[in-house]
Amino acid sequence: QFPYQPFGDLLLEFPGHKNAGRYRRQLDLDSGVTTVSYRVGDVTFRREVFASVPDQVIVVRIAADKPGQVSFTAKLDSPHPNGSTTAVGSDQLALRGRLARFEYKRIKQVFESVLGFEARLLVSADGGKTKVTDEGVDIEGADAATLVLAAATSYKSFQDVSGDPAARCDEVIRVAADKPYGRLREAHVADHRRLFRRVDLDLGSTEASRLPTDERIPGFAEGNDPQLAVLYFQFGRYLLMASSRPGSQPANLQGIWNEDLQPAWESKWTVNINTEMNYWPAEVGNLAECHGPLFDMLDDVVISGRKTAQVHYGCRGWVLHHNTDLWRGTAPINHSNHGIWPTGGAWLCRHLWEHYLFSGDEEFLARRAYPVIKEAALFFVDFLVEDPETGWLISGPSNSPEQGGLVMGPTMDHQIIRDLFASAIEASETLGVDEDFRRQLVELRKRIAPNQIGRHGQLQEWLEDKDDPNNHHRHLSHLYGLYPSDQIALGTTAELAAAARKSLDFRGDGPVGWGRAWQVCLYARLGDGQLAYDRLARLIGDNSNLNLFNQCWASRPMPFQIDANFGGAAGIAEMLVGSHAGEIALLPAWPQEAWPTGHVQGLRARGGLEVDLAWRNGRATSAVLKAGLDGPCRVRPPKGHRISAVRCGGEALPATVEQDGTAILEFQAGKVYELEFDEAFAKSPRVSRHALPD
Ligand code: FUC
Repeated sequence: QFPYQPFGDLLLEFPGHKNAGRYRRQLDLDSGVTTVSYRVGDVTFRREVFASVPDQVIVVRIAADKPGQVSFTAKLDSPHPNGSTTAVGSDQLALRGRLARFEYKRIKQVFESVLGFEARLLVSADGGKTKVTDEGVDIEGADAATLVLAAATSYKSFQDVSGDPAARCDEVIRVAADKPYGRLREAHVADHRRLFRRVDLDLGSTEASRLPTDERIPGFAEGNDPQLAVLYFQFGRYLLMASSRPGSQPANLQGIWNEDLQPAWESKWTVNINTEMNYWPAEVGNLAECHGPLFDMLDDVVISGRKTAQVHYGCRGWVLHHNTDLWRGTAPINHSNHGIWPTGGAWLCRHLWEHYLFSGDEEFLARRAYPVIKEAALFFVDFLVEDPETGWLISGPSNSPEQGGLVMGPTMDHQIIRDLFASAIEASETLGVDEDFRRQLVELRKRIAPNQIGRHGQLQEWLEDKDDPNNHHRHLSHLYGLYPSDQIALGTTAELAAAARKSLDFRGDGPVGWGRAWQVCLYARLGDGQLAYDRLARLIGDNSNLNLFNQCWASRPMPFQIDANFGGAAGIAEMLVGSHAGEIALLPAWPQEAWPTGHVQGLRARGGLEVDLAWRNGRATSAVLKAGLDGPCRVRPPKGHRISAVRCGGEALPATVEQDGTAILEFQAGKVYELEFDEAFAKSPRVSRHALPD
């Protein structure tokens, strides 16, 4: 498989600015604009940069607070050896080339490259002199200048590289050239806010939030900076918006932000946890359209994965192993202890199903989700074999990702296949199709090896009871059943949930960033706010392990790997709202001491709901549920609370409140439900260690 590589660099040089002072660099999450400002002598310079989805360009604006002060050179450069720059007319610079043969040193292979590329930089200055030559752009004595960058390759799809990058750049630049900077910025900010402002989270803020981000990170674990958790959450949403929009590739191991020709793990899509984790915040974080590129990639791997299913296994359907790339590789890869793992595609099918669970969109289910899910299920109909000892159907040869060697019957495979079959069964029923196939899946599903509890009281990772309680491996594969799946849940399978907890506790606090992020989600599902918060604190601010770089990029600890940014964001959401195993849980894993007062608006829950919550001094004060679909659902209040009244359209609803304080509500699409709580069950109020201002 081929690495994801950087395109090139835009290099700006400002003569005389070496001794700048009052330097400040910021990213405003609410507008999606990054700003650099500094002073040279008595002039303040300000640079704004944003990447615009509506105009498909990167825009740089350079300005000064005194006239005629903007002078700089701009060059385009590429790490690909076959690139060169040429002036295009009086206001554009082009960087053109073809990818060279690529020597992949680590695995000693040479790839022939097939892609051509072109980038175009459009320059416009207010006043001063502008000169564009083949070497670059020279601006002298302007009041301000705008640079607009477009870039394209000849890639159209994994089967078609006949694209014309020059024509694509022309078209994009022509449209952008007609718009002054202000209009480009407005269009970008409007597009950005349309998505970003859907969720508002406030966990309170303290003096610490006035400090620069790099100074806040190491102190997070000590407490007293709840706003940094909000920043982590919203930065995660921002990163997903910035790396995965309709029409783009999905976010890879580094999102899109890789600067190396030979990046770590080729900056691909590793699908035994990393790619899935990237998309955990998509639905709950109210960014469902950002999930789209993953579904587009699934359509491709169905095509390449059919061949792999045939050639490697003589099976029908499609299969995707450990990872994939731009060319949609699906075959076994690397080494047998991780590369021969046939359930990567099946896990990704869960994302199609989740999109349906959150939205209830039957059109999507019929057209996009079910066909992919069905064919993935077909593969396992052929692939599963009967275990001669137990008679159960098992998966193999396979592995529990990245440890334990090539085995038969790892637990994670069975959990994933059980979910896959369940979604195929339910979808075919909802859509009223494929009755015979459904019946076959129902029968096979019953025979798949079950989740087993082993001699240490643990959830067995393997078919045999051979787990080592001292195994601190980074992967938490068999806990897939607890999160992201709800096959194991406190309310429905209490004994398995207790066993899963044991396995999770055995693993320790997790040696890598994404592992900690997963643990936040897992402890949240177990209703343990304290440990969920502990893992979040270690993820954000554990100086010993450095899971976060200065600017909030997640670190594995090395190198930068984006999954933990997304997994941590999903974990924070999961602590605030749960929607699985047949109920909506409000503040299910609430660290009351760390976050005594706050509110959240706009989180989405399965079943077409949008959730707003507020709490104060350790007590939930209100919950508002906006229903997008009809149907009943149990609502679970925060621990120690009891639902006391439900109002809809100003009128009290007769809701039956059960012994445990939960209530079943009959939702109607388009209606808004307001919940009140009483504190009959409330323990003595818990007040934060750190006094928070109102
Ligand atoms: C998985 C992990 C590694 C790394 C790689 C990109 O295979 O086991 O730790 O994150 O993906």
